[in-house]
Amino acid sequence: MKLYYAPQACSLAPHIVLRELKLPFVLIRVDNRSKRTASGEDFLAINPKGYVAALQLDNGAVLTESPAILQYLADLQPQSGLAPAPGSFERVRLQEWLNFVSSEIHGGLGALFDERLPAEVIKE
Ligand SMILES: N[C@@H](CCC(=O)N[C@@H](CS)C(=O)NCC(=O)O)C(=O)O
Repeated sequence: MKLYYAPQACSLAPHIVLRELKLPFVLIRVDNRSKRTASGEDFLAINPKGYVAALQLDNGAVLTESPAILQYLADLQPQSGLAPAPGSFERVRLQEWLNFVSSEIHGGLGALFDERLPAEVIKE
């Protein structure tokens, strides 16, 4: 698998899960301004939405959106207990939290992790 990531971005969450589960993967760094990878690849051809994280599977399919990526990874190793079983009520609780973090918290906190000054980010 290939994880397209940017430093100080939410792609850290799937990065942590990949390491926690000891899954084999390659990290591809994306410049979020130019939308190019470190080797010059057009990131928009990977994820037309232009956001990290994007996870490219070994069959070439690309998964985006952190809640989906995190659950996909956890389900690769159900014995890890990282996510409750699909179909269980506990799994729906996990989805409830992942969606809350992703839709209500993440957007508002992003500027705090931006390497530029908050004022520059807010102006954009
Ligand atoms: N809904 C997406 C949001 C992903 C997202 O906002 N990624 C940010 C980094 S934390 C990004 O790539 N931003 C690029 C940009 O704003 O151009 C998810 O949950 O994965």
